[in-house]
Amino acid sequence: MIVDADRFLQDLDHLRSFGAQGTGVVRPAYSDADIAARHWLATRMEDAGLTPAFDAMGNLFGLVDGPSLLLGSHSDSQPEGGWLDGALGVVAALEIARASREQGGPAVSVVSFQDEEGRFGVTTGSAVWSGQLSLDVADQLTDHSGVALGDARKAMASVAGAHVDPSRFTGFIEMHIEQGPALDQGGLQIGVVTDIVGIRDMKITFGGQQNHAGTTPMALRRDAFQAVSQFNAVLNDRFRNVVTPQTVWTIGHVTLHPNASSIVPGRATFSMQWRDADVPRLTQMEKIVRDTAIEVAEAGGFTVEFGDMLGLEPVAMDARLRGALELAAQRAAPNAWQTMPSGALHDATNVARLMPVAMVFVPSIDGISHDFAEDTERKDLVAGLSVLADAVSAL
Ligand code: HGY
Ligand code: MN
Ligand code: MN
Ligand code: MN
Repeated sequence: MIVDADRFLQDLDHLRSFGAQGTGVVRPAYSDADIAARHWLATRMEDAGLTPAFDAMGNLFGLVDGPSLLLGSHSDSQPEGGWLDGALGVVAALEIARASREQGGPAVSVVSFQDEEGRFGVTTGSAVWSGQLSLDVADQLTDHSGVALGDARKAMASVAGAHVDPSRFTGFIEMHIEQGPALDQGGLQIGVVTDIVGIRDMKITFGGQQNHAGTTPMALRRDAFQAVSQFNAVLNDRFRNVVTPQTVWTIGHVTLHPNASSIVPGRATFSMQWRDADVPRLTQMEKIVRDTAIEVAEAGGFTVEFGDMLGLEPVAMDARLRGALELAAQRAAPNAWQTMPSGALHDATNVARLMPVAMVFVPSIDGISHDFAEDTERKDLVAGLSVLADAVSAL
């Protein structure tokens, strides 16, 4: 299959224009930029001879009749997103579906999942499509400003169609940037993914005593930020005994109430997220999180509340699909590819519950992602596209 690299790069640059901010994008799920991007993608799918179909979550499919291989990723972004995270996989899928139809190649459908970046939860669009999360539960999820997913998706109600039956697809392959340093530092061009780590994500709230920052003696304070600080210090210490160099954990979002410089914060709500390839270790870490939070609360006279836990289990890539990618990588970049795990989450994790999945990576310059500076050499983008096209032809 011969892909059209110029057409692919032009579409990728055009998608970047939706929500463009500096070198990155601001295109969170259901934002005007996200919805405009999805409508543009739908027209490009139609131009390619595919039938565009939105489902109730705003997942956008470009369908061919009959059984087909599904390629794609997501086109929503983090609040400060890179231009390639997700977008690359969607546009690569579109180019391969187009080229395949033009050349009488294999049947390929395309998807752009919604809210992979978790404005509302962890990979919610593909989680609902794959049955991991019910639409009713998803509708109750709120973003950090309190907007409910059920309200946000009303902006796409006019195009929301029926559930797309997963049984029409023979498998799913997602092309994605690595979002880490391994390929770039190794001078490699292609990564063939072996497995995707699991994740746990929850909100924790410490309650203390709001008070005057000038008149309240330190010994009498119940400062909710101090509870977070103590929790974090003890957690780092205790995690050291159970983690590996690949285990990661992050407190990425903290809301202090009332968040004023002359007021001792009475409440602190923060996101607690951890990831690892090993389920028992994820479970062990959850116990340490809960026990440590309770101990800090009891010792300091704080209340502690745990939000609902969102979690996805680790998943291994399908051997046949992965094998096709490895052969294609060997042909295209004989000494410039490797197999590797994914420390980032992807829609492939959810889709793997329904069908065989595989992933192919291209390098992220300096390993940067989830940042406006995220970028990849164009030659590497095209190399990844060619490897995916070659693997699809061989399936
Ligand atoms: O967080 C992740 O791993 C994904 O990029 N949303
Ligand atoms: Mn992504
Ligand atoms: Mn991402
Ligand atoms: Mn005052």
